[in-house]
Amino acid sequence: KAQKELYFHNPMWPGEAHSLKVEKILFKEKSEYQEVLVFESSIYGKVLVLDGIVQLTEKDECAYQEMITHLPLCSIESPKNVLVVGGGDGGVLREIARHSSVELIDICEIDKMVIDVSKKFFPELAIGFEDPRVRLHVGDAVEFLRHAPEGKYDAIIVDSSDPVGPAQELVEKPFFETLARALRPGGVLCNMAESMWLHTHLIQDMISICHETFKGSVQYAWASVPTYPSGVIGFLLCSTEGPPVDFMHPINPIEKLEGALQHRRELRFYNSEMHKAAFCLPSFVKREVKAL
Ligand code: AAT
Repeated sequence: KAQKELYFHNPMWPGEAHSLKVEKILFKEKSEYQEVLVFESSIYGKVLVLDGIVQLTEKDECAYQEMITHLPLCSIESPKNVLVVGGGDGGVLREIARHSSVELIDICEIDKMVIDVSKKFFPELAIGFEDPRVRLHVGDAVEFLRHAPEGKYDAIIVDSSDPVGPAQELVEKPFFETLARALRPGGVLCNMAESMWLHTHLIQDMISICHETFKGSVQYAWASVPTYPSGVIGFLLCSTEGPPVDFMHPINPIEKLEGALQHRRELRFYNSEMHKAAFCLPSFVKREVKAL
């Protein structure tokens, strides 16, 4: 029986490494874009790793996928057209599917191997692809958004990897401009936004780009995800000019949505109280992340 530990180092997190005990390596291959690894851990269930960075574990994926999805979708009335950038594991699709107002779910994931691996090893996430409203586009989201019709989406969820490798351009201004263009007036963006403990500068940069690009509100929220570096992950929420969006007070509360709580499996992390709490920021973040 393997008693190995895997250590994850990456230039994104200089001076620290994270380790998880490996029971068994289930898959390891290089795709066209990155190294894809799946292993069975002893405490967190199966783990998906891309280029040495943990993307999700079965035990705590609920926190990330539920928050990145319901923070934006519960902040607007009756979302209909939704776009997911990245998210090839299908977990965000699974969460969007709880919203019966949604009619179309486009997803643009660059790496087909992530989708195939998820279907094989993470059926609880990949089940998201089975929803008939899902349209899968395999390709680079930068290219996809250049050609997206103006004003098409009510909400866009950027569930992308860290800005090393294929996701590098996804934190740059031209990409945010195409996101804003693809949203309807008063439409919302929720973007994965790193750790407030480790990446204040990156967060500051993203926030100032978003203030220039989105003319509505720009807010930062966070949640606990034990297997991400420093144990937290942030979300940047933005709205385009139009009907104002008050992200801190969800007007489309999940508890009142028909079928949302019974859909396939229970929510494990998200509820309206967690939604409101996610926007409360530690004093150092308020100070350092200006313009909030
Ligand atoms: N759902 C939780 C896991 C992710 S997955 C991020 C996905 O974004 C990966 O499948 C990756 O292949 C995809 N991706 C990366 N770049 C692009 C691109 N340019 N276009 C489309 N898809 C892309 C996120 C984990 C966050 C980890 C935090 N440390």
